[in-house]
Amino acid sequence: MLIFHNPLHHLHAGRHEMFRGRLVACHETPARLDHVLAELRRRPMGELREPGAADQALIRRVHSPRYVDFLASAWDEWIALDPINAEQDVLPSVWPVRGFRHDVTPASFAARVGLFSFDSGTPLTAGTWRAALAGAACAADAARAVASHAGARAAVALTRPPGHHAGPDFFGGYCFLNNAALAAQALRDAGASRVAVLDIDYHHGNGTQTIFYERADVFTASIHGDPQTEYPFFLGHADERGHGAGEGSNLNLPLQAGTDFATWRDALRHALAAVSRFRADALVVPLGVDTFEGDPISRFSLRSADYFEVGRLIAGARLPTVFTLEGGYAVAEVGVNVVNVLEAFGG
Ligand code: OKP
Ligand code: ZN
Repeated sequence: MLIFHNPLHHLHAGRHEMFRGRLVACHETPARLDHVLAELRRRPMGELREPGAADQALIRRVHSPRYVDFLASAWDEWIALDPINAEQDVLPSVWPVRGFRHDVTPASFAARVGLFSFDSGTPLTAGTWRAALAGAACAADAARAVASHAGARAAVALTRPPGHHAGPDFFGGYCFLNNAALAAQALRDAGASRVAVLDIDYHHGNGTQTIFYERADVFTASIHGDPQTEYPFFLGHADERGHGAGEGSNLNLPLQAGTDFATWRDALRHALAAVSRFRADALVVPLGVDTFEGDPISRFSLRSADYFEVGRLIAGARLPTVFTLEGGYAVAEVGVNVVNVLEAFGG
C-alpha cells in the first residue's frame, strides 16, 4: 500500500481547547502522528510518499469558497487585530444559532470565526492552514493513487489535522478540511461512479454526512458513540438516511457508550453489507482509533489486537480503499492500533 504523510503536520499545534467547561491542553497533538510514523518504521506497510501541491479547485468543490478564503487568511487577520494575539490561538466564542442569518459574511473577525465553526474545542493556529492544506493534498493524492489504471489496492493518507467533522463551511472537532470527503470527491472525479465512505472513528462523521447528504453518488456510513450522550451531539442519529436524491444513501449506527468489540464488530459487518448493496467502486475509510479502551475522551472498549480483525473485515469488501487518519488520543497506542488495521488489511 502507498502511504502519504503530511510533512507539515507539525505546523498545526494547538495550545488549548475548551473541554468540559475548562481550557485544557489540546488532545489532538503532533505526537499522535509521530507515533504512527514510528510504528510504520518498525512495521513498514509500503512506500512512504509526500504529497504534491494541494488541489484548490477540489477543495472549493467540497467546501464553500468563502469558508476556504476565511481559513487561508484567518491567522493573519487575527494578529493584525493586535500583535499580542500571536500568543494565543483563535477560538470562537459566538455562534449564529437558529434564527440568525448565515448569508451575510460579517466584517468582524470574531463574528466570522463563529459563523464558520461549531465548537470551542478547535484552536486555529499560525500553521493550521498550511498543515490542513498539506493534509488535504495527502487525501487527494491517495485517492488518485488507488483510482489510477495500475492503481494500488489501498492508499493511506496520514492526515493531521483530522477532517471528518469539517463541513461544507465550518470547522470543529479538531477538523478544518474534510480529508475523507476530498478523497471521495477525488475518486469520483477520477472515474469512480459510486463511492462509499465508512467512518469508524468513535465520533459521528457529521461533516462528511452533511457534505454528501443530498447526493446519490456517495454513500456515507458511520459507526459511533450515540449522539444522545457523545460528541458531536447534534447529528448522527439512526433516522438520518439522506435527503432528496441522497435519500437512503446515509447510514448511521450509533452505539451506546461502553460498547465492546463483539457488538461493535456486528455494526461493522452491518455497515459493510450496506456498502456492498450500494455497489461502490471505491471505499474511503476515515480511520479513527479512539474506539480503543484506553482512549481518554471516548467510551468504547476495543483492544489493540481487535484492530487486526477490523482490518481483515474491511479488506473483505474487496474495494480500492483510501484510509484517512482521524482520531485516537491514547497517544502512545495510536501507532500500534492504526498499523494493526493496515497490516491486517494487507495489500
Ligand atoms: C475529533 B475526532 C468540546 C470539545 C469536545 C471534541 C472531540 C473531537 C473528536 N468543546 N471534544 O472525531 O476524533
Ligand atoms: Zn473521534
